[in-house]
Amino acid sequence: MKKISFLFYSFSLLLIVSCTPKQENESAKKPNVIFIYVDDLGYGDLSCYGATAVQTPNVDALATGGIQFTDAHCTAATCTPSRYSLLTGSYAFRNNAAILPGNAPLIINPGQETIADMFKKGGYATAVVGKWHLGLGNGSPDWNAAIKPGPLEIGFDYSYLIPATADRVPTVFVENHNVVNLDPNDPITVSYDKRIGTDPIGLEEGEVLKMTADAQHSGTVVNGISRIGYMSGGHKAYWKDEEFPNILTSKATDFITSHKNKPFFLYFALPDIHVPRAPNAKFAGKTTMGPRGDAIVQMDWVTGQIMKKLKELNLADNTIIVFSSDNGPVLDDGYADKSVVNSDNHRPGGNFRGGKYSAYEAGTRVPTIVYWPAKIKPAKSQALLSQVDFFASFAKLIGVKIENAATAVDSFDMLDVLMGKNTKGRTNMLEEAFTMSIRVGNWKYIAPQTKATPDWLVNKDIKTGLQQTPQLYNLSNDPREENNLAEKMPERIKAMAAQLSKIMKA
Ligand code: NG6
Ligand code: CA
Repeated sequence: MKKISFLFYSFSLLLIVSCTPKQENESAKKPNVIFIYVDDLGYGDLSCYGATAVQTPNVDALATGGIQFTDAHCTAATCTPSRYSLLTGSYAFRNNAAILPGNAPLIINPGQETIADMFKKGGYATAVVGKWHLGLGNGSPDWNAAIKPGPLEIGFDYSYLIPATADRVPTVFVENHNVVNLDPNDPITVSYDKRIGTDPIGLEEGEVLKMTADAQHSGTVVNGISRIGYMSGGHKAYWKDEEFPNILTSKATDFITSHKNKPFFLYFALPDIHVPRAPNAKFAGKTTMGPRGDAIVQMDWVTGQIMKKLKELNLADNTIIVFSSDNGPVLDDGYADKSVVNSDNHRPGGNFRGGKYSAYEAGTRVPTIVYWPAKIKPAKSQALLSQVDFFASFAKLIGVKIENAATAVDSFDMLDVLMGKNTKGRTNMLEEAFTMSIRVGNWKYIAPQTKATPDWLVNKDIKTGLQQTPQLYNLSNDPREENNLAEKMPERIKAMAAQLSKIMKA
């Protein structure tokens, strides 16, 4: 009798335990979403995309456990426009978004719905940690007061930022509305026109620099590295580039930890492997490629730290990680860090032509991985995909309707493609560089452009793809875009040029 009642008791307990509301909530819980967005990482820069001179085991683990894309693109061959599209679901030319100086105003109007707003509507906590480069404030910001509008005014609950790029002043972190560690007795002033204050600048102080730089990068010296632009004051707030991985990782993991019980969206924008490449001592010398290769190893470590934290908190299964880059690779981007000589047989753009700043494929075709252990069956996908589609796709996933006609105007729902359920990607897609291109299937049309290559790029070995006459390539048999078919196929050129201008006028 005793035994029977014990069994009955245990059975009812089991029933109660397996049906508690908490458990139901857990399985119904929306997945967390983390974008790990790397700066200037090229198609060929990861071992899972064919690199041999550098090993990236943590990113490779995402690739083998998720969907690894071979024809996925950021929208532009430089940072600001790609990030604009990622966050707004609109092509960047619609807002003339181009590389911004470090004192530019915010280029996304509060009121324009962003992907962060969309996640918030879906009940998510939202944060951005890392490189911003979309401007801050209304005019030229006062760095000594509350700096707004910024991410908090366009959908993020929390932000911890490198305001522009690591090679641009001001070289300070901004947390929510304020510069971190700012001493009110040493106010910050920033200028992109002329030298200000008494701090050393690159051109004068060559001997104290960690690496020499070209004229554009020879402004104020901070942490032994000369930057683009000039600043005075704010000395206690200066960052040390070598501390980026530790500081930014801890800000990201703190956010994850404090939101472990409700769905969150984290836009984690790493400053690696953009210049200046000054990796932490624990990564220096890890590759034969010099600072650029070591920065890739550092970026891989940061990715591994995020994974580790998710596992530790039991969140790994139900967190989607989207790993990608904001533009293609560049070796010499202004600092004498020996990237070119050290790169040896490494092909940062993989088998594609060009890189950062280029209209050719390596300008925008970037490593792209979607990882979600709970739902995704690992596979490779050749689907044509653009980051501009993340907005509509994640809206679909979390059940948020895009109601405003001005929201995410270029974004298509590609959820099934992201989840590996099919490989029917886009039928057409724009690529933005110093000229516009359109892909239609494997055909690529690059619009003619009379604009000259900017002065600061002329002496660099960078193939911008700028030509005064149209270019047409068939990537199926010419992935390196070497055989221009424009003259042979005038009808196709006409049709593609018309399609491009129709989209641009829409
Ligand atoms: C360029 C900078 C380059 C880099 C780039 C932006 C010069 C000569 N070069 O203007 O160093 O900062 O802007 O890179 O000034 S991006 O990845 O943020 O687009
Ligand atoms: Ca970039």
